[in-house]
Amino acid sequence: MKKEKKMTLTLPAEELMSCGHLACQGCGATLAMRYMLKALGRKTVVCIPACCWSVIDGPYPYSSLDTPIYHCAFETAASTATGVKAGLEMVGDTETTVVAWAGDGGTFDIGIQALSGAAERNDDIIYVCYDNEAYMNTGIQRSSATPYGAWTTTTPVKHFKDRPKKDIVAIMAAHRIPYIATASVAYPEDMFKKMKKAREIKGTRFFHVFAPCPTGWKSRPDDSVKLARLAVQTGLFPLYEIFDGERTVINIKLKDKKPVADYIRLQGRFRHLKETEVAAIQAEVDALWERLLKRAE
Ligand SMILES: Cc1ncc(C[n+]2csc(CCOP(=O)(O)OP(=O)(O)O)c2C)c(N)n1
Ligand code: SF4
Ligand SMILES: [Mg+2]
Repeated sequence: MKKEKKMTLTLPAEELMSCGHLACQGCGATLAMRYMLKALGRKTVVCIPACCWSVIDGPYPYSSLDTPIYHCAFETAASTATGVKAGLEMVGDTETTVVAWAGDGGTFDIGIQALSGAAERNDDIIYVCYDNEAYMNTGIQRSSATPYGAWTTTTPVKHFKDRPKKDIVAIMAAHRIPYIATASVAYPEDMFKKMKKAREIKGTRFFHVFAPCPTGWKSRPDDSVKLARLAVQTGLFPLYEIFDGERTVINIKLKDKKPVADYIRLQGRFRHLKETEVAAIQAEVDALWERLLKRAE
């Protein structure tokens, strides 16, 4: 008889996010929330601006999260979290972790002023950007996190996105905040460990989480984790940490990177790209990876 393969559960079994949420099948952003809450625990307040997650959670009075949520305006995730933290301190609660949880549009674009202000003041919050690389909630418009070559409804095939993705991690590092990490829904243990670490640090902590979106990427829902893993294995989305804006540690070192084409060819949003354009993306990924290697310990 074939031996049954046993899976070891390394994350806590307790779920602070329940089923019945309103995300599409295969949504990476839901996995990201689930893993984050497993690490941060029940004593957490999540501040969510307009984004897919303001819908995913469910209509009032229902909620798929077992933590308080503060729904706020699109551009105010960081300032809302700062205010909630200050309010809690006023009533003597210094234990609760306050999280600003925003999409890439709410972070790279419209919320960057509030985020920069909070980071410059080193406000005591964890800011998480789940990056699905477009404004998905309003119908897949390009953001400054949309990668070069991608189709969106505002960058149609004949005018695909012709600018590179903004380097939000470098922008945050320039603020010299105590902790920055990238994370991926394909590496839950890595994300869990970094969230736990962040919880113990005071000041502004920033996470950039890669969160595939089958609806916007025109990919199969059951490919989401595979895509997130390929993004790491190709070097397109490296997993690393930056301490105090300087010391850089790569969490998953790659000996042989997989070709970026393996990642691109699974997504309809890149279907129109010619070999030369894929080669240009490969060259850019290689250059960024080499730059990261030079910076890291
Ligand atoms: C000031 C303001 N402008 C525009 C909107 C409309 N709006 C709501 S959600 C959203 C897109 C959010 O994109 P992102 O932050 O990437 O999150 P996602 O939907 O991809 O999860 C937009 C444009 C708004 N609610 N408020
Ligand atoms: S559109 Fe994308 S990010 Fe939004 S709920 Fe659906 S899969 Fe998730
Ligand atoms: Mg988005």
